[in-house]
Amino acid sequence: MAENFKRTLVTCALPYANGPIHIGHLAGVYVPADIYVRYLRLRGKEVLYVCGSDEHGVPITIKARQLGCSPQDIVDKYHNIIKDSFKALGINFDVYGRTSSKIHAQTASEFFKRLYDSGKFITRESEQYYDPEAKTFLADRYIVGTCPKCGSEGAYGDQCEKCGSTLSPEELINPKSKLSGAQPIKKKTTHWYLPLDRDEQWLRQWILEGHKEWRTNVYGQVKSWLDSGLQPRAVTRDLDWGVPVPVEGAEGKVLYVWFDAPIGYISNTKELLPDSWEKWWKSPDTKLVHFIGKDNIVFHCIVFPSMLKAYGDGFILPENVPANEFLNLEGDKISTSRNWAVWAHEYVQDFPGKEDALRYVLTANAPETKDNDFSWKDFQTRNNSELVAVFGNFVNRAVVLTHKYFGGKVPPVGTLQDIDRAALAEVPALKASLERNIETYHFREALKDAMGIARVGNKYISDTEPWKVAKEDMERTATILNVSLQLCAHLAVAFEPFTPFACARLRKMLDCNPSWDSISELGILEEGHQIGAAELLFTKVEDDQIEAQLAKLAASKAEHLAAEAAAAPVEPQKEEVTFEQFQAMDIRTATVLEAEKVPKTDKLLKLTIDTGIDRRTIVSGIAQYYSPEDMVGKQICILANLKPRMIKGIESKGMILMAAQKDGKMRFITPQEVVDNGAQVG
Ligand code: B3M
Ligand code: ZN
Repeated sequence: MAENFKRTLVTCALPYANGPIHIGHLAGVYVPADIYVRYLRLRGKEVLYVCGSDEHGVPITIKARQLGCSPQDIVDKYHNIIKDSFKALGINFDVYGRTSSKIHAQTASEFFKRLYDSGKFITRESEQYYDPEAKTFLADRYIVGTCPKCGSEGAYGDQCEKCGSTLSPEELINPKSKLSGAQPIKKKTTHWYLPLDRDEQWLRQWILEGHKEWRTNVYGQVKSWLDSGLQPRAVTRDLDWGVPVPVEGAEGKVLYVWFDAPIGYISNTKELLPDSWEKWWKSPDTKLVHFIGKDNIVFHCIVFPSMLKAYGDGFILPENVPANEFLNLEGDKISTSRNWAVWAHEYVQDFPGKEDALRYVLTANAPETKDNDFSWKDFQTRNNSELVAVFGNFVNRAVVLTHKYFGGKVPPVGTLQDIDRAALAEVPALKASLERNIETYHFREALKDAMGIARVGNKYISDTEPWKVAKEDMERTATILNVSLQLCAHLAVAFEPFTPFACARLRKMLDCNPSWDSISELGILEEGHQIGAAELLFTKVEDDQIEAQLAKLAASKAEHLAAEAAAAPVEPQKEEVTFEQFQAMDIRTATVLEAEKVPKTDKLLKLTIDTGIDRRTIVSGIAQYYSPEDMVGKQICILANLKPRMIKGIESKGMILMAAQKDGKMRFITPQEVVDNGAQVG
């Protein structure tokens, strides 16, 4: 690497400890960061890898209230679940701290105090909603009411989850406090603000001029923020969960979560390295890289740098902020509230030994430049036809045949032929491309390069067919297996950033620990070196495993739809009618005699019914809810005097009365006991 940095500090967005992490988090932030860190380590670089839980913020207090426990209980629970998930997936931070720690409270307080003392903040008085019964200011999330856009109940003061509109609490119709149900009142409060408008100039210089190499999504977002003019940002809140504002007259106020969370990177470094943390944060020799999701860009590219700059004292700014876009799941946005997600802790339980497969698929499909989709089918295909069939299959053949023909000893290389040289000659370019791609944060492409080496090996062994050659020419067999084993050793290194578990197995199998530089070298494995026993690198994902996952998703969808329907308001009452108008409707009981689907339609059933008055045909749009067999023999109610209509060429005389449920399902109305056909209903 041409840069002059001596060391790299890699931070990953601190996950909120109000729920477990899912594949969207992994693909967006943690898997790419882990690839980057593993790569740098392989290359002998000095790296510090920092993460931790973000344990403040209003959603955590809301969750605690819902569950009737304390916010600390919530964050304790999820901190551990998240920490274990990372570990299980081979994501091993040097430190995984938490923002509820003492050292963080100290660090964040001190940070605020210094900016405060040096006059870096402005104060502003504003009117905020206040709950007169609970005697507390209300965060936007704590105010609920009717959405002014779609009319649904239960919209939050910052957003309607039903229609997705961004709201302010002022816009809610009939606002109520979530705490007491009281109507909130406006009350004056004072907060500290970071006047970001003063930072525009140098931010422009630093990013728009100085970092044109940043990803276009990151650069573009920063540019649009800067172009539309920065505003002062409040860095304190009226809340009782967070780091208390450490100045007089700030009782009942805490630091805004987005003020304290990024300081968490510093606190966590301090926690790990109380004596040497400063070299990671205050030395121009350190390269700082923040891995984040796209919704965190403004905080990492504008707000936190402005905080660091205001603090001074030599704090460095990030050299790059490789933010990913979002990952969708089976074509739908990942959503915690709808439980539409693949949870990391569940994955590691459902697919033991397949941690690499998830890392691999999330990288192959990484949402680096645009939102991308994860589907279980694609997961299965990539695992089975790439990891198992190419990488795994190649290694397995090379190792098994070496045991079979040479007692597990690396055979002599002998005389290389063109086909051998050609295969080996492909590696250096792939290695160079792999390096370039990782160093420029193109992890998908980098993975393709690594896979390229596996493809070279797999094709080589298929083309040279050592299992056939062995029947007549052991010398040639030796050469082929020697070359194959060298390629296996290259793979043990090239794949280490992506599939670390398999690479550990592979190193054990080869009984060697090659360095990065030895990728593409011949003779990493010396003639006569004894290799270990063959072990499968990867195993197949079976159809039933995929079906089980799809069924799990279908169940959460059904559950969510049912819950949503139950919560939805019933249709408002229609306009008044007179008794005469009602009497004009001839509603009768009737019995279905025959039923069949109307050809070439999905929704229509043709029913022959006995109305007591006559036998007639009614075409009804109920095929989604009832099969023809369901209907035959059933007693129903009909509107008998509806003007006949032609439906798909069939004359329909009347209408079947159906109850339309909130979830859209229709049910026919049937008398409680069997009654005569043609009885008038009214
Ligand atoms: N807690 C994560 C998120 O937005 C947020 C990151 C903080 S990084 C300092 O999902
Ligand atoms: Zn709405």
